[in-house]
Amino acid sequence: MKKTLKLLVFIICLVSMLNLHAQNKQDFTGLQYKYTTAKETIEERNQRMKWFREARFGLFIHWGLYSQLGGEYKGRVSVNGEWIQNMLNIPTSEYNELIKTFNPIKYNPKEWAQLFKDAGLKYICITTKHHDGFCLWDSKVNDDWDIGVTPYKKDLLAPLAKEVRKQDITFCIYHSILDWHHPLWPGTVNNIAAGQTDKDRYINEYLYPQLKELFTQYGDIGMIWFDGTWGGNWNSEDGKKIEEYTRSLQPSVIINNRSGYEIPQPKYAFQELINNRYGFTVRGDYITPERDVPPVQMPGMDWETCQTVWKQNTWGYHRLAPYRSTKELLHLLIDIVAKGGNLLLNIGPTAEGEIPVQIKELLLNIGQWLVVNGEAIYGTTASPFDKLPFSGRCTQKGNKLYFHVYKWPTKELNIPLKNQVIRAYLLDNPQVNIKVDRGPKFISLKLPLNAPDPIASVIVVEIEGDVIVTENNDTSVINNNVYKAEMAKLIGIPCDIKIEEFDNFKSIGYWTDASDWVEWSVELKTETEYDVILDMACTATSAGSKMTLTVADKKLDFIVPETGAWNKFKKVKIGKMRLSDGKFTAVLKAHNKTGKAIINIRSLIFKPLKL
Ligand code: FHN
Repeated sequence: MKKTLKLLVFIICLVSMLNLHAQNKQDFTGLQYKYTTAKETIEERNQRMKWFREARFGLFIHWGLYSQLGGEYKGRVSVNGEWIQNMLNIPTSEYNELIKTFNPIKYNPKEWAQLFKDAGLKYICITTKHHDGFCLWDSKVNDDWDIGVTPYKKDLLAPLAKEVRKQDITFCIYHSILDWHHPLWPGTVNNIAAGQTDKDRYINEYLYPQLKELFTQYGDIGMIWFDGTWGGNWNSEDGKKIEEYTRSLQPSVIINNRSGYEIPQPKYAFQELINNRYGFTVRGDYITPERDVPPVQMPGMDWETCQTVWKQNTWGYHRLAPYRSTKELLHLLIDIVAKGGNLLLNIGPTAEGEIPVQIKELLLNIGQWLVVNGEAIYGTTASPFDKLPFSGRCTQKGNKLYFHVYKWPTKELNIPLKNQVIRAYLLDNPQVNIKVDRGPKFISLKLPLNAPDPIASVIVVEIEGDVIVTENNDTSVINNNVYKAEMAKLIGIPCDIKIEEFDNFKSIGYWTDASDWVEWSVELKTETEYDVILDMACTATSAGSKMTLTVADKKLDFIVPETGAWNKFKKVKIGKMRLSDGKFTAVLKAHNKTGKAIINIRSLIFKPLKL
């Protein structure tokens, strides 16, 4: 009796797990192409973005005069290493003294490049100039505030670019548009005017000539990470122009979304997913959530989360800040890649040119994991699953699914997958097949007792055909043919429709663009005639739009009735359809929009008529 009860409980848990609420599967493909300043076809864009999309793992390097202070100055501590001049209000006259002592004699670009290679990094992005204006190269347009004026004198960028390229690592650069030191820049660090400001002269006599130096003296630059366009001294037109100028120097360069070019654009569903402005502003070539990972995927978006190795918000070297753990950083990388993004992990070398031992250890630990499991990261695409019934993530490459398991199960792992399995194995022991049992809604992998890796073990499942996930819309038969709003695919370029959360249900809403549409994957068990019902809401002033529901070769045209309010839902029969059993896509499109929006929909229902 006890055994049966346990089995019953297990099945109930599993079915509830399978009743996964499909995330708001919006596809943003084409959105960034729609707003880019690059003059290219979509194919040319995809070719230009290819290395970035395959790389998945890059290194941010914040290095400069501030590294000498390590977050402290005259007994005071700044949270943030590279903003210390601002945060501790250091008088400019005192901060300027740092140029006399910056001497990274222990800098060894060859060693750095080897460490980056061993860490499994595919690109690096170094601060050529941060907000304090100090330049890591000897610039011809700067005679008082660059490496050439320090005791070290030598260019820091060229040897690093050379050594990382030898390791097949792409060389990229960060460049701050704002400049607290330059007298022509209209902004200031501590509200102390640096001189006679003149933005146009700053752009034409300094900023652009420096970009020209960087893009003509250091070979191919994979990507430029612009930063520092806040404060009202830089406008959208400045941003557009600097993107166009940069692309004229090296058309293949990838530009992040921080040029300052503010393209007018509607609010997109993913904007609720990211906690900072840089994440959801569509411009440049990819978006840059900072210290933030979107909770779900953003299909069709190119994006990179930047995060620092320290637990606090410091990007430059900080003597006191605690470090994150290898486990946290590895899970961060896996989570980001499983959602279709890149991780730009930040480090801060010391003023002497050394990489702190704690950072070396973190990078080498990650690198060791990638030696075994890199196939499950590099060149992969986002998980086909909305959620997984175990602690872990999934990435995909061709017909291989990579399950990154965090908590190793006692006996087996159940995957909501309907494909036939060619074979399954541990990535750290690919010669040995794992036994696979096939159920109607999922597969069970019989696992060895011990996890291959204490942080994340990767199981590879090679499948036949395109992945078929057992999602809740395949279990809709259990739900009496009720297809909920959150099970729908919302489509449009861009798509303004989004899923609205009400107290105890969700609704398709904000359907303000008649060119957007929604689709459900429908599975019917019986060939019969169905009443087709929309559980819908619409105000009197917006009612009257014409819509068509298409299922297989059947169509139903109808006029949207009013229900009294956008949150007053009624089950409205829109017609009958004779449908066979099997799987279909139900497509709901609008022909026009008579009011503010077209319709709100809580669910689509197929009610079989009495046989
Ligand atoms: O102000 C900078 C900060 O110092 C750091 O460079 C980060 C990295 O993403 N960007 C700016 C803050 O958003």
